Amino acid sequence: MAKKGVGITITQHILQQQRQNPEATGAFTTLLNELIVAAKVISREVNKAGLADILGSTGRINVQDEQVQKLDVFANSVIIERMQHVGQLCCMGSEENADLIEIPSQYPKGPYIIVFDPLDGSSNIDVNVSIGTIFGIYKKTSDETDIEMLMNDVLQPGLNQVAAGYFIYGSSTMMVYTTGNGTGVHGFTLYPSVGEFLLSHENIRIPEKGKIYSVNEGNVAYWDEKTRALVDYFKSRDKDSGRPYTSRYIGSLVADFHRNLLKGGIFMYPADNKDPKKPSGKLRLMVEANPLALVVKEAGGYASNGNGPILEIQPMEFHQRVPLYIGSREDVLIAEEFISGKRKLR
Ligand code: P6P
Repeated sequence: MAKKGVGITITQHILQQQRQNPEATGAFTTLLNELIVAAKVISREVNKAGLADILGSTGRINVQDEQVQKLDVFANSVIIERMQHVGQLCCMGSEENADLIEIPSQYPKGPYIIVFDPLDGSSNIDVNVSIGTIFGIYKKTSDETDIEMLMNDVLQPGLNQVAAGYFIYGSSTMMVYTTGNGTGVHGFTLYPSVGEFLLSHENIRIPEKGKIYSVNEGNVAYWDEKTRALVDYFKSRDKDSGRPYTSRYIGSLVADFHRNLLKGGIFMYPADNKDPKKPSGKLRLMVEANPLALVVKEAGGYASNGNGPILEIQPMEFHQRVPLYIGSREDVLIAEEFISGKRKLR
């Protein structure tokens, strides 16, 4: 169980991490701090979403006093607006934007790249299910400044992320992040009365093996034989290996991932033939799989596309999708054995 910390703010923690990392400059801290401001604004709006009917409108009025758009579009614009002026980015990539997002010419630029899913699971807002913002931060590898050419700097394997994490807007709002390189995974809970994220889950470690499997079994008709055998494995009885596992599936990636990170287990979004345009399943490599894969790796877990590490995949295009098996190391290795065909259900 992760040790509970109290009283350490996220800013204090990031500065501690920065001091431990000799080549880290204040640039990185500035970047994360502005992202945190964006998350606080999104959290406030998400928590008001349920008031739409009561307020007789969306209840969300933006700074230009206009009716606010859908929450995921709102979240996207808040992150872009906050991040574009910090002076540390050369560009941004969002799940909501087909192309890379330029930094307006009036703002200074820097060596970092942020990729994000501004509000993953937003279809769950109306039923009050937890949703989240997922982010990954890279450093550019070239001297390019042209937005078209910067795509080569963006399409890096997830292992190159200098930081990654997520915000989860649920019964409380939390931030969970890592700066990689063995610095661990740390969780912070937003104290609304203080307006600060305070350390609440220091050095999160995911159990080596879980008792939970998370997958949308409504897709079983679209899976191949190996995928069906894998899910049947977790459902079949075997006392020695603690099976059957318990099924838990919220349908909101950040919520399912966060529960399994704390309790152990495996989340699966397999390849399926439901939509010929998405043969690799629904989840995106750059803005969903890679950030969570770095978090789970730093917490002692593992993330695979069924044949190998998510973090080692060389992305070919920004919005490419990938099958995702992520969580407790032992469970994900079993998934690899089934999906690669090395293991059959006896
Ligand atoms: P399905 C939400 O729409 C999302 O992108 C993820 O948050 C979630 O894990 C997945 O889709 C759920 O997809 O096909 O099971 O409804």
